[in-house]
Order: sequence, then C-alpha cells, then structure tokens
Amino acid sequence: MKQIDTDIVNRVNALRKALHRHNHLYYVLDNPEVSDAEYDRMMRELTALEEAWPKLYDPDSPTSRVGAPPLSEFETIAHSIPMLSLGNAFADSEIIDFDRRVRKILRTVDKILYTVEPKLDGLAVELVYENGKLIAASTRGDGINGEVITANVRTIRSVPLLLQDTGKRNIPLRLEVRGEVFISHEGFRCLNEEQLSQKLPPFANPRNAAAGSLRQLDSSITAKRPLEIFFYGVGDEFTDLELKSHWETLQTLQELGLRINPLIRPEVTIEEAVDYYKELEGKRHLLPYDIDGMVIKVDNLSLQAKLATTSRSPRWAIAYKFKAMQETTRVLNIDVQVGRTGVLTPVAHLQPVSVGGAMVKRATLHNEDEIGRKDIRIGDTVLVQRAGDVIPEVVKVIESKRTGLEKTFRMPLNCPVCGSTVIRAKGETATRCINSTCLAQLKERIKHFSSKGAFDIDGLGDKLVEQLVDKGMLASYADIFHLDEVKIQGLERMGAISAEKLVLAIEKSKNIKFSRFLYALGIRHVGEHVAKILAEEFKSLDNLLAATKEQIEAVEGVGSVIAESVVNFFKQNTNREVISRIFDSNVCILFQTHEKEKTLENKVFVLTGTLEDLTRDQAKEMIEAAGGKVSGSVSRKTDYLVAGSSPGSKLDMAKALGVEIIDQAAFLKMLSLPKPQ
Ligand code: 9MJ
Repeated sequence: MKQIDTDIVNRVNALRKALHRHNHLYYVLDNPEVSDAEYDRMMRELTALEEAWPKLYDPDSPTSRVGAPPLSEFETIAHSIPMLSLGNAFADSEIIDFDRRVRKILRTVDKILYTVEPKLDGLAVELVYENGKLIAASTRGDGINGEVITANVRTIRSVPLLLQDTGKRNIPLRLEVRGEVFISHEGFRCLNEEQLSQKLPPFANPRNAAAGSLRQLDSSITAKRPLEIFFYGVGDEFTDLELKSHWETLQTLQELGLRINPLIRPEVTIEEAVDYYKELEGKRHLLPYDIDGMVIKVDNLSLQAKLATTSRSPRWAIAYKFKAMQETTRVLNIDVQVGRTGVLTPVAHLQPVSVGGAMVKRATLHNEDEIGRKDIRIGDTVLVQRAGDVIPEVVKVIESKRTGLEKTFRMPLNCPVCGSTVIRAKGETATRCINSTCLAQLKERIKHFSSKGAFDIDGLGDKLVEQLVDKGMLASYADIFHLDEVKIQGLERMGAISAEKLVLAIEKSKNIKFSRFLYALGIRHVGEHVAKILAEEFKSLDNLLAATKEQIEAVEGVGSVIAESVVNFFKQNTNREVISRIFDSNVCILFQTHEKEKTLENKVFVLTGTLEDLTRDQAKEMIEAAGGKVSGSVSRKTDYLVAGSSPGSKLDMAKALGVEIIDQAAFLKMLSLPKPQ
C-alpha cells in the first residue's frame, strides 16, 4: 500500500474542518460565509482526495453526509425513503459521462429518455398526504430525519391542504410528495422593503429569506412571508397509482392539485438535455425566481429502480449547475463617482474575479448608509453578486477573513472632481456635490441629453463627451448644436467620416418630441415616465413654463416633490439661458398629438424579435400612447407577446406561461392602425 504524504493528510483534514464549519453556517445558522461555488470546489476536492486515498475513509467526513443535522427546536421525523441530495455536474462532458454511466449500469446501448427540470434554488421539503389530507411536512434535515414544519408549510398559499379530486383517479391512501420551497424576486423585494421599514436587517438573497421563513417557530410569521412551492417528485412509491414514468408522476401530481414547474420538459435524449440546459441558461434572468441549474432524471421508473442510489445521491439523476453568480474576492479600494445630479456613489475596486463567466472588477456600494450597514472596509474579503444586466454589488463581508488591517471608508467632505464642499440633506441617503458647474456632473448631464430616450444622438458616446468637455468644447448641452465639424476631426479616434456622421446625427436629432425634450433636460425626478405625463398634459414648453407649482402638482401621477423640482428648474436663469440657446440652433419640438383613446389601458406587452415595419422603440411608443405598458421580460402578468422574426427565448417563456402571442399585423389591428406605408 502506498504511503500517504503528510501534505495530503493535512489537506484532507483542513478541508473536512472547513466544510463542517460551512455546513453549520449554511444549514443551521442560514448565514453562509463562502459562495456556493467555493463550497462546491472544496467538496469536490475532498471527494477526489478521499477516492484516491481510501485509507483516509472517515464515516464522519462531510462527504459522507447529505445535509445538516436537524435544528434542535423542531421535532424530527424520519423520511421513509432518504431525501438524498443530487450529484453535481459543471460541464457538458460530465452530463455525457452521466449518460454513459447510466447505460453501463443498465447494460444497454439504447438511448435513454430523460425528463429535464429547472433546478429551483430554495429548500427541499417533504409533504405527507393521507386520504387526500395534508398531515405532515418536514425539511430535508440530514436526509434521514427532517424537522417537522407542518404548521409553517400549511401557510404557503400554493400548498393544497386537500388534494384535488377530479374523479379521474383514486386519491392515494398515502402520498409522500417532495418539492422546493422558494421566494420569487418580487416577493423578496417586498419582504426586504418590509424588513427595512421595521428597522430589521434585510435578507441577503431569496434562498436565505425562504430558509429563515420556513424555520420560524411562530407560524404566524411564516404566514406573512411570500413562500411558494413547486413539486418535483415522490418519496415512497404510491403503488395504488400504478405509475410507469417520472413524467407520468409529475402529471399525476398536477392533477392532484400539486403545482409543478411549467418549464419541465419530458422525454428528451441526452443531447436534447444539453440543449435544454443552454436554453435555460439563456432565459434564467427572465424567470421570476432563482434557479441554479437543471436537473436531469431518467424517466422510466423501473430503470430508476435498477439504477438505485449510492449512500449520497440517486444514480438516476444529476444536477447540472450554472456558473455561479456569486463569488468571493477582495476590496482593493473604494472611490467615489459623481453622477448627473451631483450624487456621490461609492464604488468598490475589486481583485478581478470571474462571476458567471464575466470578469468583475468593480461593484457599486450605493451610498454611505449601505456601506455602514454592511460594514464594508477597504481590504475586506467580500461576497460579490451579479444578477442579469445590473451592476455587480457586494452582498456581504466575510468577517472571518478580517486581519485587523482593513481600513474604514469615509465619504469625502469635498467633491472628488471639482473640490466643492459636499452636503447630505437631512433624511436623505445621498451625499451631493451642489456645484452645478462641476465637470463630472456636466459630463453626465450631456451623456443623458444625448442618450436613447432623450435626443438619441448616434455617435455621441460617453468617451467622446468626456473628451469634448475636457477640451472645453462643450460647456453645456446647448453647445452640442454648435459643435464645429473641423474641430471634431482633430479629436482622438475621430476621422473626417465619423465627424461628418456625428454632425448629421446632431442635425437629425433637432426635431424632437416634447416628452423626449423634457426628459433630456435632466430635471431631478423627471424620468421618461413623468416626462411623458407632463408632455401629455401641458402639450408645449410655453404652457409648462406658465404653469404654477399647484397646477403641475394637480396632474395625476405628479406629486409635490416633482412639481417643485420642475418649477425650480425653470426658475433658474442658467437653465432658461441654456434652453434659449438650444432653440437658437433650430431645435424644434414636434407638436404633441392629442390624447388617443386609451385602448390598451393597463395591458402589459413584451416585444421580441424583429417586426416587419416597426422598430422596437416605435412599437413601445405606440403601446404607451394607447395606455399600455411595455415590460422587458415575460411573466404571468404579461398580456401579450408581440413576436417578430427571429424571436428570442421570450417566445418559449410566453408559450410556457400561456401568454397570448401576436404578430405585427394583429398588433396593428389591436391599435386600429393600418400597415405603415
Ligand atoms: C429542484 N431543486 O428544483 C430535484 N429539484 O430530485 C428538482 N430537485 C430533486 N428535482 C431528486 N427539480 C432529488 C432532488
């Protein structure tokens, strides 16, 4: 027998010690200190070492356990069939290996059919129904014994207390059904708002919020939490239903009133399963809840039985995890950015780290209070998170990694760009530079002015604006219309053609709708939506300038804060002068059409693909003009998906959720409009 190197023994011991600690933090305290990805890496390293050196076997190793011990406050119950966790795969090749393993054990060369499911990132539970009545619910616990949480589970709206009796089949005498309890993004947002309003600490993510809510000793607290459930399997076989496949099981659960995920796809080959993973990864950010991968299950139940389980996980299923969207890294420094309205935003400069496939170097820290609440210091090891297209943010500090050398950050007393004293108004979280001639603010104001929802000047990008301001060629947004083509040509990365194109784009932007013009001015509290309301109401700039604060405040959707901000903006001479200079250069506000009938009042639309004759912006404007709303993602709240050619994953999502899908012709018909010429 080979002698085991002491380095290996030490490494195994260190990994076991660390994993025991992280298990406790994660399962018992609901307060993990490392990202799931880091935990998985440690677990895989330990498993590999234990497999290579069987002499190091230890029944108490974290690899020999499937979960955490049950919490002591709850009664425990034994699962009649252990609730095992799933083995993990992280690459296509591991899925192909899984299929190969399955066929080898089954001694077959035939294709195996699988059911593929989104892997919900929540908490596994088991519910027991007897004669159709919910009699018990428990957590997974250590896989053998779970905590009894019946009273808490009874508060979840999507859990039926009685199974549906459709008359189609007998209600089983006993049914042990398993599923994942979770909180949606919207539920999470509301819950954290509520926590903050009660001066309670917010939850770090929906999973922690779901765990905390499910393990409440007082179920009246659980009842106030937006918990949901999707069911995905059964415990003990309920032979009286005579099921042959996993998909049949899921359909039966659905008939019994137990909610199953609409994105589950049955009877796929291993190649189709890999395609499904890619599809799911693409629509992951459109889903209203967190998923962290897909689960692939052998569909045929007699094959499942032949494959059986290992001590740790079933051999007939595997989880293919997505790349983690959270990672740990270090805060190298914190600096401050100055925005369009003078707000100072602290930004963390991070040790670059790959999060979900993208390199993350910076993360917003929002404001001074947020830094204080999370106690983020320079030098700290932190958990960073990327979600969809939003700017990465710091979730929390890993306090155990503190060395004592970390430095506390203080908001500067002066603007880092212009040096003026900054102020923080009473009751506000924002610290501001109130020097309206601050170059940082000017650059941001000009970027906003030329942005898509405003003057939409093609070619006037961020870098160019910065150069133009630094060279003194733009001192206000009115100067855009006086830019000299010859002077532009002399700038970095600017040739004669680009300069000519830019001047043409500026010329084209001069005919502008009133709402876009108002939005472009960058009046505080006047975003695209408010600008549209004001334009609709006042029709022209002269009318708006003549309006009193009270008249503006009286408009539906406009409050006193907005009204005051508008009046103050137009009162200032510098603003009036800039506006008059804009008009000197032949800018023309297009006549605001009369209010159309609000035929699409409160209807929610999502756009996908390329429409024959309309740009996305044009379709959006038409929907909004008719009182409808346009959303970026498909959800249960979507009324119509307008689909053009080459639609994206939104189309699948709409199909899955049963959202009505219409083409351009049907869309125009809905608006009673002819096809554009
Ligand atoms: C989740 N988490 O969504 C399973 N799961 O099946 C699905 N988990 C599972 N299936 C057997 N969809 C063990 C765990």
